[in-house]
Amino acid sequence: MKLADYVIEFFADRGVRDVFVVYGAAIGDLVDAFTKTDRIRYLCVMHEQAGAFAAEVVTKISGRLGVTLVTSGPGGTNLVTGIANCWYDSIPNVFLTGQVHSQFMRSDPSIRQLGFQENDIVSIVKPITKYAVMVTDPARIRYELERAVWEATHGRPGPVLIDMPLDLQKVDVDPAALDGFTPPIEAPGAVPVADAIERYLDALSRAERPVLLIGGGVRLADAVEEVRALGETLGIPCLPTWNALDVFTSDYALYRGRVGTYGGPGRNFAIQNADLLLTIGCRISGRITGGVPETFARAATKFFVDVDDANLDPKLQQVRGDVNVKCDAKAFAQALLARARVRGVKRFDAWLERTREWRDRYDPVRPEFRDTTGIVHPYVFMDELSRQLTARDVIVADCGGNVVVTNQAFRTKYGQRLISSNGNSPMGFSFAGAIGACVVAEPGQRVVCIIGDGGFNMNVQELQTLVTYELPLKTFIMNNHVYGITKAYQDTNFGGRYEAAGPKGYRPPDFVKLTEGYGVATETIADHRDLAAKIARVLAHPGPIVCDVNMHEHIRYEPRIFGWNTPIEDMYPYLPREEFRANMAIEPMPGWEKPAMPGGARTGAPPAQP
Ligand SMILES: Cc1ncc(C[n+]2csc(CCOP(=O)(O)OP(=O)(O)O)c2C)c(N)n1
Ligand SMILES: [Mg+2]
Repeated sequence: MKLADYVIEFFADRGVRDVFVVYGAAIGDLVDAFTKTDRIRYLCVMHEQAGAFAAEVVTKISGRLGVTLVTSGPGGTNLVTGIANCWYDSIPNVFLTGQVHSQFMRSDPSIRQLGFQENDIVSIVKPITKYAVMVTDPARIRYELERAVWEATHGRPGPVLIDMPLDLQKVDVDPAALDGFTPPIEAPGAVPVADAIERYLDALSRAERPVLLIGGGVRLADAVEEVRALGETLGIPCLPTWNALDVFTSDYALYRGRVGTYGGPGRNFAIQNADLLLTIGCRISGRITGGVPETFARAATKFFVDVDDANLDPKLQQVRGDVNVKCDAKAFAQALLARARVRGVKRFDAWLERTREWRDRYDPVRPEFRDTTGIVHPYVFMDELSRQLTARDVIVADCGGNVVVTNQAFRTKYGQRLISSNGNSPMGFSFAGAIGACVVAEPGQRVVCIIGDGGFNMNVQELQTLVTYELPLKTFIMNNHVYGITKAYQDTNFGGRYEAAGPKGYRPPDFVKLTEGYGVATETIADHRDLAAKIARVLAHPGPIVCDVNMHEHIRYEPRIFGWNTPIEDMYPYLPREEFRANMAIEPMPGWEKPAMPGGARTGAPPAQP
């Protein structure tokens, strides 16, 4: 059989149903292979980056392998942002690129280019893939495909790329004669898991203020049910990072709000007062710790559970784990659950009550926001949208101020999916990514895209993909007509000198006219008067629809820390200093008596990033 046909059949055998494609001569044979099978299909997007984003979301929503197929040269380089997304969010995706005919391949790297659209994509993506290879020997195709899929899906998952010269795709191969790949045996971690579990339960019996913090690794390990059961069995406050907002959902009994430099419900008081911290599948990122990592959960004994050796290596850790456990999230949760049930755990009623009060008192959606006139207040919009969306809906969020509001204020329901590309966070992610969600949505499952005006501009061409494939996506543009988060950053760090963030340097087009030009339905929401009814109308629309929500020049995203050089419980001046002191069970860090003023970090540390 032709090698190109073998490749496409290989992915069909692994349950891949949709491959995202932008055509080019260097993948002619691979695309032609789809004419010979009905087990797998391709979808044409308008830009390779959009295909990569869609494939990422296919995996995030369905757990199935995402596959993107593009041509050589610019086709491959257009994938780079999407590959980086998968690298940082640990998403197992396969990127297939065509390469020029071997006859026209440069014989030495000193030659810049020989073939038309020749490009060393393998070297370009090496630092952001788990495995990247150009296949030159047809006899190796089965090995390389099997290895690539294994690399993508094992250990800490991530993207892989396979580059295939045009002539290789045409070769005849005998599948029965091809050599396969034998996976290596994985090295165990330094700390035996069973010991770590006993030590954690010992520490829990002595603790007064324990918390459980989870990240995206829980969903990746298919451990949602186990970890929710674990939280209930331990009976301690449960906190999600942005990649786990749909695991510890807002309606989960032990959910105690959100953490990090932007905080959210609870205003970081639970994590900052903790005396025992267990994290599962959660990289301790700067977005969580703020710029002074030693102030993060500083009174807590820390148990970190992860599959990535680098995250567990004390020499590499910004926040040191006291016990670093290498274990799959599902296996760990099951084992700890079983032991906790046997040993029993003490009750933390007073602590649970205190953290519940913090969560409810410090809600980002303030009552006075409802009185806003002339625009839609972003937090009121988010509150209403989350009220109307059901437990079956899929929400794809973007980047910038709008994703801050989404991740702070959207109240998740169990069963619902709320995702973004949080590690790399490229503008335009959600609109293209939502195409992937539409493709894998079950019948009756609604897909909603939330995006800013700047982000929508970056993938607006995908309106045509909605039309071509009749994808009933509901898109809400949180349109403040500026790059809101970057203006807020310029407020804090550049004395309000707004450059290149709008209206100077950036202005959005008329999205309603533009959308109508593609033949897609539109709606507009000007202010609070008919907010609920119009959101309902958009959600009930049977086909694709874009709703332009007027948030003209609104750029306040709070709570947040002001300046990078601040412990994350210190949200002065958003919160009066006495109030955060009153909520701290532990002493402030020495040297933190002086207020950190907005607009200035005290020691020349890097300023807060938008
Ligand atoms: C591809 C890309 N370019 C630049 C940035 C830097 N950036 C982050 S948010 C942002 C502005 C986003 O504006 P908009 O989409 O309107 O969202 P808003 O903050 O106004 O809600 C920019 C320029 C980015 N994240 N991604
Ligand atoms: Mg904007």
